[in-house]
Amino acid sequence: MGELKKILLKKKNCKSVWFMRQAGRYLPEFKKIRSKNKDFIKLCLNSKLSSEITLQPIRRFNLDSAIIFSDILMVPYGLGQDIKFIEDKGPVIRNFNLKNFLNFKKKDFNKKLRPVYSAIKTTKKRLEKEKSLICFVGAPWTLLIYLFGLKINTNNIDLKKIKGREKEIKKIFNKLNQFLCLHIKNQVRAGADVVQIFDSWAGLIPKNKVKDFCFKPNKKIVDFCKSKNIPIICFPKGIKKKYLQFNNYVRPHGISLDYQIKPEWAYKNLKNVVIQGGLDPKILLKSDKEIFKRATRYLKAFKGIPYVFNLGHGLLPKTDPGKVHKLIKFYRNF
Ligand code: 1CP
Repeated sequence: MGELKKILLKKKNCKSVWFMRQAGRYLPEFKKIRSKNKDFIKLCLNSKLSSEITLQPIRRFNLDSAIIFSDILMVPYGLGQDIKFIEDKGPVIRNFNLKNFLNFKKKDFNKKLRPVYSAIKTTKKRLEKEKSLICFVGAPWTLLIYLFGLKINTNNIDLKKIKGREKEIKKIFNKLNQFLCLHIKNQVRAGADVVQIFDSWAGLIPKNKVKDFCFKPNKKIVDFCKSKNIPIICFPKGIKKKYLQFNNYVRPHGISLDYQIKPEWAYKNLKNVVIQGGLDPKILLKSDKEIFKRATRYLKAFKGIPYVFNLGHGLLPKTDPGKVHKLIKFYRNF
């Protein structure tokens, strides 16, 4: 079943470590594959390579869980949208087509994303039994950011682009909700043990819309997973103290902290949930001493309760894999 799954379903209280974006651009073995595969979507749809990339950090660091190499934009892709990944910028959706999007059929979605599911199947077979295979989806709001091209920079969105479009957004969220759950079901059927919802841009939601655009859509997905006994971790990045209300309203099995959340605050306020992460990925660009000091703060804060060691966001491209190795060793010996 995998240790992480056991911890999330409260069948076991032990230690576990994995890192967001553990399979990616900071690893020389990934860069080698990437340099020969310029089309990112095609790479995500290459089951053999995607399974290989998923296992790279497991071989190098012996992490407790693997996260399937894919992207949150694969769901909009599966719904017929034209996605381009631009170097040093990220994903861009050209000519978002609402009608086409809302009318897209399950059968065609399943067919487009079949290679993702076969990558999961292969990876699960190759992964040691006690390790968990994590699959993921982007939350509806975080996907809307790309569907509507909302982001101006990491701290701002273009509010004009959502003003007066509530009805349209509601339709989009409903469609996404249906297909995100389908994508989860397909991934779990293929062999994934645990799901994480990335709401990476939840911090950019206008204040009066947090419940509608973040809490409610996350809860729908969590309720679906609970009904199927699928362990689920939420990551509502950037919502600050609203992590408390989020946790009480959404009630996921696990909650991943971002680096703005103080671990002592989380310990005191987030109840009936397994806590994960929090450590600022930027700390890995500093000295060993500073890395261990900060890691100690998290490990001490969560002593005695189930805690999944992880970062407060993804590993940065500039990270030295040697530092990652040292951090894992430090954690294992703590
Ligand atoms: O080589 C390259 O240029 C591609 C870089 C890359 C990679 C390695 C992208 C483009 N996506 C990925 C893989 C990916 N994406 C994984 C792999 C599994 C792992 O963690 O090891 C995961 C989990 C994601 C999820 C993802 N994609 C998120 C949520 C997590 C987060 O970091 O907040 C988001 C927001 C995306 C969109 C995306 N895809 C790629 C980039 C550069 C971005 C972010 C762009 C932006 O800042 O808006």
